[in-house]
This record gives sequence, structure tokens and C-alpha cells, in this order.
Amino acid sequence: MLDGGTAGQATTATRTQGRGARIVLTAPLTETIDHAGYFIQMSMASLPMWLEGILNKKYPRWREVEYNTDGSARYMPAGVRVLEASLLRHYPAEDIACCYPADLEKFIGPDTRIVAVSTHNPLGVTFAAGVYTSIFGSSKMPINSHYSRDLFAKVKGSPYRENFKVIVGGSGGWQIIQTDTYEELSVDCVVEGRSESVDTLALFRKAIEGEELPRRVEVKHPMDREGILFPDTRTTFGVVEMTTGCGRRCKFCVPDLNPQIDLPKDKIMDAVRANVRNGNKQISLATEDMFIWGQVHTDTPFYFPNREALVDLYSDIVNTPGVEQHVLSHSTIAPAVVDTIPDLPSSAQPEPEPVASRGPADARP
Ligand code: B12
Ligand code: SF4
Repeated sequence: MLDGGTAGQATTATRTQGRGARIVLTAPLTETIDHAGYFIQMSMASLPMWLEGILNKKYPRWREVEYNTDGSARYMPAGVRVLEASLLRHYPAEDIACCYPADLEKFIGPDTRIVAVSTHNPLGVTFAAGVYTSIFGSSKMPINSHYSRDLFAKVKGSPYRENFKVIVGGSGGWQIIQTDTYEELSVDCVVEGRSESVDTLALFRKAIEGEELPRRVEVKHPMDREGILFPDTRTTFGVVEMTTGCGRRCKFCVPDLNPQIDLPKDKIMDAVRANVRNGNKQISLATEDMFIWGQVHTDTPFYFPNREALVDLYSDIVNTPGVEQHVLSHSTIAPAVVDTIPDLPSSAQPEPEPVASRGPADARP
């Protein structure tokens, strides 16, 4: 069903009986849309609001989203989905609702205690976004920022605002901290770090009990593969995590502060199938550098990719029935170049290592 079907609205009312879900999860529309590939979201991050007409003309249906039968969102950014999976370990499913910003008033009610917002780039002050927007003229409001502010305004204007706490997380949370826009956006607390953390769950417990929250909380990142959760629902663009961390240690880089972990193939494949089951034709493995997968915590240097393991993983994904596109995320060039050199001097070759110490799906001789 596309764009706010009425059947969905009716069942929503039954589900929450007009009292709202205890925990409502959402994200800006322009970070959630699953339309026209990565390019549209990247444009929305970087084009000023006054150029929105160009995208409206090229993609007249970009605002159309799909619904579950209970009126909740069919897809959400991966960060929301992992948060949802994390909360489901402690709260019953009927307490949690993921919805698009336009439907917030259907899911927020007198029983709502938390509205959790996940955001990638709410104020458009990250690299590239702010720079490109200002090239286009005096308006510095990127399209994505306009829609993020619109979401926060809806939450702020809720007649039940006194009853619930607003918790923000995701890779763009720092923008609210650094611009001190808590009051303006009506945000109680910004969480920096992953939702799987016990600290995040402790914070949610506090919020449900109506306790005061700190403005900013830094939570610990899981240290091993078992600590990372995989949702079995649909994510925007079929984003499935492949690695965390990078390991190159650029001093300014936030993702690199995370431990370097490559995630197990069987869990990646389960998440791919969950996306397909829920109607996605597109998958994208999220990573800081796809070439480190299959060789993390081995003696192999960064720039020697585990080619066989990578080909095995990507082949299985693109050959999964229902997957029509795979969008590549981040990578570095050096490993691809190294992999094309037939006879490296022996000093540049990594020492062979025992197969048992290697990463997942190792097929390298
Ligand atoms: C896939 C991806 C994209 C995709 C898809 C995005 C989407 N909407 O799904 C595309 C290509 C469209 C994209 C676009 C952009 N991206 Co991007 N993207 C990524 C990438 C590779 C993965 C994101 C992801 O889904 N990760 C997996 C999920 C599970 O992680 P997560 O969202 O961080 O969620 C975890 C925590 O943050 C937390 N959490 C998340 N939400 C919440 C909410 C609450 C309440 C709580 C408590 C916790 C919590 O818990 C989750 C895990 O448990 C990251 C790098 C990375 N490794 O994160 C860059 C990254 C997030 N992107 C980045 C940038 C700069 C951009 C762009 C601005 C680039 C541009 N100029 O065009 C745009 C912005 C788009 C927009 N709409 O404005 C930067 C972020 C910089 C920043 N915010 O300061 C990153 C970190 C890349 C980098 N290394 O620089 N991106
Ligand atoms: S992700 Fe990029 S910026 Fe960050 S440490 Fe790795 S190479 Fe450096």
C-alpha cells in the first residue's frame, strides 16, 4: 500500500486504542525514503531547500512510502531498525511503533513515554552537505535539514509533549550537541553510540519511569560480533551492516573510534533475506571499507583484500532470489589496486596465516 492507505490508519487506531505506543521510533522522511537509489538522499543532503523543485520534477513520487497493515512504517533507516531490535529484547512488540513523521500524531498518545529519533544529518552541518548548500546561494538550509526540522516541530507540537522524553541518536546526533539546539528542537537527550549498549537500555528505562535525563550520553560500543544485532525487518535501501570501525585511525574520524569488527556472513544473509521478504529489491552492505571484511584481526595488512571471501559474500547476495540491485558503500582504492598486481615483491606479500585465525567465509588458500 502506498502513501498513507486508509486500511493502515484503521488498524493503527485498534493497535494503540488511541492511547499511543509507549515507545515511538521515527526518522526524517528524507533519510527514510527508499526511492531512486542513494543519489536522491545525497542530493537532499546537499541541495538548498529552494532547489527542491528540481527533485520534485525528476522524482515526482519521491514522497510515496509503503506501510505495514497496522499503519507502521514498512521501512526505516538501519539505525532505527537496530534500535527497535535492541528494545525488543526488553519490551513487548506492542509497546514499540516505528512510524513515518507524517504519522506521528497517530502513534503518539497519552501513554507515550519516549519518542526516539534517529538521524544521519539533521542540521546539514556535516562535511559536504553544508559546503555544497552554500555554493548554491545564501540559503543554507539543505532539503534534509528542512524535513528533519519539520519532524522535530511535529514532536514539539504534540499535545502530549509533557508526558514523554525525546531521545535522539544516530550518526548526526552530534550536530544537535554542537549547535546547542536542544530547546529549539525540543530534544531531551542525545545518545552517542550504539543502541545495543546496556547504557542505552538503562537510559530508556529511566525515560519510561519519567526520570530526568542527561542532555548527552556516550554509550559503549560492543567489542565483538555477538554484540551487534541484525534486524529481521526492512531497512531503507536494504542497508545491512558489514563491518564497524575502519582501523586507519584518521584523527578526526568518528566511525574509526569504533572497534574494528567484520560481521558474520550468516547474519548478513539473514538480514538480506529479511529485506527481500519485506519487499526490498535493493541491498547495500554498510561499511567504512568493504575490503577489510574477511581479514579483520588477522596479520594481513589492510591493503590485501580477502578476495575469495568477498566474492563469495557478494555473489551470494546478488544471487539471492528477489535481489535486483546491490549498491556499494564505502571502500578504499589501495586494496583493489594491490589485488591487480600479479607478482608483488616477496617483501610486500603478507605471511600466510593459519586458516582458523581468519575472518568469516575464508576461502583463500
Ligand atoms: C549507508 C550510509 C548512507 C546511505 C543511506 C543512508 C540511510 N538513510 O539509510 C546514503 C548514501 C544515502 C548516505 C547519505 C549520506 N551520508 Co551516510 N552513511 C552511510 C553509512 C555507510 C552506514 C549508515 C548505517 O545505516 N549504518 C548502520 C546503522 C545500524 O548504524 P547507525 O545509523 O549509526 O545506528 C547505530 C547508532 O548510531 C545508534 N542509533 C541510531 N539511531 C539511534 C536512535 C536512538 C534514539 C538511539 C538511542 C541510538 C541510535 O544505534 C545504531 C546501532 O545500534 C555510514 C557509515 C557508518 N558506518 O555508519 C555513513 C555516514 C553516516 N554518512 C555520512 C554522511 C556525511 C552522509 C551524507 C551527508 C553524505 C552527502 N553529503 O551526501 C548523506 C546524508 C543523507 C541525508 N539524507 O541527509 C557520515 C556521517 C557524518 C555525520 N553525520 O556527521 C557517515 C558516518 C560516513 C562517514 N564515514 O563519514 N549515507
Ligand atoms: S573511515 Fe575513512 S576517515 Fe575514518 S579512519 Fe577510515 S580511512 Fe580514515
